[in-house]
Amino acid sequence: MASKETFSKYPAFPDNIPTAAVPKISLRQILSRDPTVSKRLVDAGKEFGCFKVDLTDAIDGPVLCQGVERGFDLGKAFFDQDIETKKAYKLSHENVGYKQAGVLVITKERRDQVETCSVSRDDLAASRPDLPSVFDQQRLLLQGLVAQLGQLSHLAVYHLSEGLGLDYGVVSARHDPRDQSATMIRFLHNPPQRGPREELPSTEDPGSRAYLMGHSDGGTVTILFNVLGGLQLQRQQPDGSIEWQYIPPEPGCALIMVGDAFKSFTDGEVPSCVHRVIQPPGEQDRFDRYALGFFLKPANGASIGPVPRRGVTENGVNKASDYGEWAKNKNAALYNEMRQENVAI
Ligand SMILES: O=C(O)CCC(=O)C(=O)O
Repeated sequence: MASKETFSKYPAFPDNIPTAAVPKISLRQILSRDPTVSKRLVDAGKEFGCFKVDLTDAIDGPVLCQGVERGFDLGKAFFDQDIETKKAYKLSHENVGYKQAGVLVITKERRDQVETCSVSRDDLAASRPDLPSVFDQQRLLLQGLVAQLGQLSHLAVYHLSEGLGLDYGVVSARHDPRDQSATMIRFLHNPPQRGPREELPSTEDPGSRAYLMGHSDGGTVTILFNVLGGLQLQRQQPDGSIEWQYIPPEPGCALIMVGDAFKSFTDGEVPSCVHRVIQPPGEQDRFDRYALGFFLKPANGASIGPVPRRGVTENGVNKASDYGEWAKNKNAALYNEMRQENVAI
């Protein structure tokens, strides 16, 4: 994740607003493959649908942090271009390509406030010719970053699977890197609020000013890097009510969120992480907000649905269906209201 120096360029996340106590684990512990780590990650997954990883204490951590910093620079370089250049990278399967802000419906009056550019792992590896030049010129850097994030995501999936007693061989086979998949790296940009700051009446739900509406990710796990706040996690309270809680970004840390595909592997035992993005809190709302995400997805055509537990035969347990079809339906629902023309999902 971005370094302390990068964080110091922005106003700090306010210390007087409630945040979600998402558990943090170190990369060194994750690399140890210790079963107690698996259990801690499963507990975090069940309670929050996500956990933080401190990348600073393992040999590979600083290299990954540097790669992420450079990824943020590349994202900024892409978004700084004019809109026609950006739109030339057309949206294709599973939202690969450029999505301009304002094409998703949040409420009747409000559209999303995020532009995204998603580059698929397979397109990077296969030298897809129409990759935007900003990324084409840095293909090796991006391939390296995607490979590292891929490894981190697989480690997270390994621990979650082991901790739940899922047959990791089956989980792993559903992500065979030789198969095509929509695994991708995504760059995100929320322009800052311009003009006088609008204070929200205390009775108004800040979600009515959301930049990106509440959703869960369709894939297996997502690794997310932020510098400015705004990301919120949906939590169910003991009385059944829903509360949105900030997840404050931390220097040197990644956030790993469980996606719908992994939830299906566990037959719903571990929930996927429902999250949204709202205006960054306090003084942070004056700045452009950039984020970087890595989305690990099952291979196209891989089974989804419950994975057999150790000691349980697959017969009668696996209610799997095809991931590609399933993802297409999810995306079709999400993009139902897209106003943009030429969108092929
Ligand atoms: O901008 C962020 O921090 C989160 C982005 C996100 O939720 C997504 O791309 O699915």
